Formats: sequence, structure tokens, C-alpha cells
Amino acid sequence: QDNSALFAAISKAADQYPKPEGVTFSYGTAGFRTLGSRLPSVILRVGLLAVLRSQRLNGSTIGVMVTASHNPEPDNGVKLVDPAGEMLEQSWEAHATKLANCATTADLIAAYESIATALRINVNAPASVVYARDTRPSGPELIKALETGLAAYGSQIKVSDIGITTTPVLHYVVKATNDKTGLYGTPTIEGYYVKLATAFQTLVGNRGPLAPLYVDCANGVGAIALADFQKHIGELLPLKAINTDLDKAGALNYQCGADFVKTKQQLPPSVAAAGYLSAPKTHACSFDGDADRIVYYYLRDGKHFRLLDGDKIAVLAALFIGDLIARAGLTDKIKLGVVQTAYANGSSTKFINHRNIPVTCTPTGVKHLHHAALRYDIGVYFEANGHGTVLFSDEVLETLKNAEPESPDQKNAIKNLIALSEVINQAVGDALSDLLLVEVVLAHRGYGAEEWDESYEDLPNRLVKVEVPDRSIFLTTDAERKLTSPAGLQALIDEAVSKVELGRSFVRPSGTEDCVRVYAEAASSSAAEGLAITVSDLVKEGAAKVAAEKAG
Ligand code: G16
Repeated sequence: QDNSALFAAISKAADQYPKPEGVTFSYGTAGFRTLGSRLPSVILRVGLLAVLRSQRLNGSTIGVMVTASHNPEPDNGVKLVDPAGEMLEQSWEAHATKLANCATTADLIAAYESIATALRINVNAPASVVYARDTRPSGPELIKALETGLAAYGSQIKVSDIGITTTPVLHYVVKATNDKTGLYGTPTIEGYYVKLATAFQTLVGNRGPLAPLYVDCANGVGAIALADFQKHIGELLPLKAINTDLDKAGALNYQCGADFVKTKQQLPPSVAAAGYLSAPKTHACSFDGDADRIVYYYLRDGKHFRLLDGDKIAVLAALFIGDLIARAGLTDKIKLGVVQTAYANGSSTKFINHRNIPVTCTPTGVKHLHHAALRYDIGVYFEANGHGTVLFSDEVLETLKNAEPESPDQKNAIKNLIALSEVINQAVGDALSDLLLVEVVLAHRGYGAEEWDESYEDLPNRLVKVEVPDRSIFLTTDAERKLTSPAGLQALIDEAVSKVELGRSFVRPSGTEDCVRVYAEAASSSAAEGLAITVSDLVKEGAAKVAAEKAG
């Protein structure tokens, strides 16, 4: 087949967005992430790969999300969404990295052709791509680059822009678009909110209206989602948005948002100043910049900051679902499990194990947790940072729909399990959907934040970012709990940990920021702090040693 016209059109588009010199891009924890100004060529090329991926999968719709989520405002990023709404299949990350790093247009075309040949893709076949972006200032320019690349295909491909929205909404739209049964939901932003609101109303039943909830939107796109969603649930759950300034330069994720709260272990100053939490029995939550993470918090005795992070959400959800399974009389038929990463607080893992719920540990990154969760009938997965969801297998949904309840209580439990599978985003973690899940469980249990918090006591912990000359020298194994490189460093960490009561610490390179992350937990706050400092120093020394050896 003659591909010359297509390749000429792609070349012309790519020429407008040359790769910046001296930068090596890599598809990390959640796609490409770096300064927005460096990304136009990458975004265009990711668009080309989305077309190839769609062609490889018989024209299924592929998503492209332009966001850098929790990162600072000058950063941006891009990730691909597979047809079922999941993260891009891992084996394709290498193709993305390869295209992103081609130095010239000619190299790019050659790499593109070689991927197509190796995977037997007909480059003239139809394809379908849907894309969205968050509110970052660099977004419009990057979307222009994406569109320039996609325009090279002319009417051969179907392209749909759903505008400014959250990452999980894009994942939902991709999944719903590809769902041949039409049962998953209408593939639009509106369709998503209708689905969530309907399931939420079923679950709340006559327990509403619920108390108003303060939501820190990190000055990001979550503010838009929240306002839109509110129209669908009215007074059933009044959502009071805080940090909704989308126009103020530098405000995104700054001193607010889920990442700030989790890493600093404190209230966003804006929330503290507003005094929302000094009233008894109030709690609040924070989204991150693209609203795919959520953490909760409250002030114990009106004074002491208490974090209810992804681990606490996982426990809340898993115990509630476990109880519903038991009440539905389906304990023998449905296997419930929890998936965490090494960042999960040791106390949470112990608590879940004591409840006879199996726990799997995976490397950081939703893609890893998601796949592990699919191995359970109902898989609850949460990263401590608030990223997560609950997956219901198709078989479980069948079982629930075909169950013949023997009592009103069984019938109710089954109805609630089905509604939970609808209120919980089945494609990826969503701050909004997770918020609804938490509020539903609290309403059913009759809990406030204090009662929720009583499940277990977190071991004191610290998460530190360490800047090193080259984070790629840090390699890990055992679900990132051990370092294999630099040589000898893990033994030194082990030695430091062994001196600390209930000590645990690990080191891994971030896949979204230019740093190495050090996590430490221990029996006391000062010991956790001390261990984090010791291990950070070991990391700096180790990195400096490798840099010195390289220099000569
Ligand atoms: C992304 C990933 C998360 C991960 C986080 C931090 O979150 O989707 O799974 O926990 O990055 O990753 P790392 O420690 O490798 O930097 P987000 O919210 O930024 O998309």
C-alpha cells in the first residue's frame, strides 16, 4: 500500500514541533511529565501513537489526557488511556518513549513505520481518539500540537475533543465509548455525572440529606467537576468548594490539594484560615490538580490535624463491602481483596490482614495496582496518597444480578453492592467518585470522621523528596521495597532501619518528578523523622559517589 501521502502529512505536522535538544523523555509512572514548555513535540507524537494503538485494536477509541496532575503549575504531561479506560498497556510505553525521543522528523517516521511493521498495523486503517486537558496554562498550546498531528490523518480517523475536564472523566468516556453493550453509561461528561448521581441516590436512600462537605479543589479542574456534579445531586450532599481559583497564576496545587496535605501532613493554610473544621463533627477533603486523588482530614478535639488518607479509605471501603457480601450471603462466592503499595502504612496492612482480607503489594502507579486488583472478584486498591478505586469483576456483577435473595436484608445488600459498582469508577480512581463512596459508607455506618479514624492508628511516618544528580541510577526490586542499585546502599538502609523500633524505610525514584522519594515509618514521630533524615543522607552520599565515579 502507498503510505507516502500519509507520511508526508505526518512529517509536515511534526516539522512544526521539533524535539527540544538535550532532553530525554521517558514514559513514567503516569505518562510523560516535565515542564509544559518542553512537551509540544511529545504531545504530537503521543497523538500519533494513539492512532496506531487504536488501529491495532480494530479502531477502538483511545484516550489522550493532557495533565500533570499533582505536579506544580509550570509542569504538564500526557498519558494514553486504553479502550477499557485503563492505563496504556505497559509494553506500549516503550513505543511512546521511542517516538518521543526521535531527534528528527525522518527518525520519527522511520520509528513509526517500524512499530507499525512489527505489530502488523495497517497505517491507513480507521482509528478513533478522544482527548481532554486540565486547567494548566500550557494546556491550549499542547492541545494545538496534538491536533496538528491528528489533522495529518484527515478524515481517516475520528477525533473527539471533550475539552477541559478531569482525568477520571476522560477515562470514563473512553470506557463508555468502547462499551458495546451500552450498559456502562452515556459516553459524555454529563453521562458520567448522571450515572454517579443515580447510584449515589440509591445508596443514600432515606439517610439524606447529608451534612455539607468542604472540598479543597487544589485550584484545579476538580472545581469545575464539583460545580457541574452538584447540579445532579442538589441538596442531597451540599459540596462546598474551596480553592477554586482557576485564573490566578501559580495557584494550582500550591499550598493546597491532596499531595500537599499528604506530604506535609497538615491542613492547607486556606482551609485552616477559613476555620471550617473547628465546628464539631466536620470533616473536609482535598482533591489533586486533575481530581484523580482524594484525602480526607478533620481536627480531633477541634485542634489536632488527623489525616484520613488512601489507606484509611481502603479500609473503610473494604470492611463495608465485606459486610455487604456477608449480608448478601455471598461470602463463599465473592473473593474480596485489597491492593496497596509500599507506601501503605504498616498499621493499615496489619489491620486488613487481621480482618482476614488478603493484601497484595505492588509497585507505585495506578497501572500496577489496577491489574493486581483485577485478580480479586472485588478488588479494593488505594495508594496511600489517595489514588484508588474498587473493581468489580464481570462475574461478580452477573452473580449479583442473578442472585435470588431469601430475605429483605439480603435483597438490600445485593442492591447496595450493585449500586456501589456504579458509584465507583471502574476505569480508574476518581476523587469525586471516591468522595461519594466515602460519604455513602459514613452515612450507612452512622460514622463521623472520628469513628472512621478509630479503625487503626497510623505508625508515624515521613515522606521526603531528595534531589540527586541522576535519579535513574536508583533501581528497585520487591515491589520497590528494596534497592538493587547503587550497589551497597540497601545494606546501609537496612542497618539504619534495624536500629529503629518498628522501623521501615525504602527509597525509589519518582516517575513523575525529578527526585528520589524516601519513605520512613517508626514507633514514634521523632524516630520516623530521624530515620527519614538518615536514609536521605545515605541517598545523597550514594548518589554523589556514583556521580564522582562517573566523572572519573
Ligand atoms: C501519579 C500516579 C500515581 C503515583 C503518583 C506519584 O499520580 O498516577 O499512581 O502514586 O503519580 O508517583 P511517583 O512517586 O512515581 O512520582 P498523579 O496524581 O500525579 O497522576
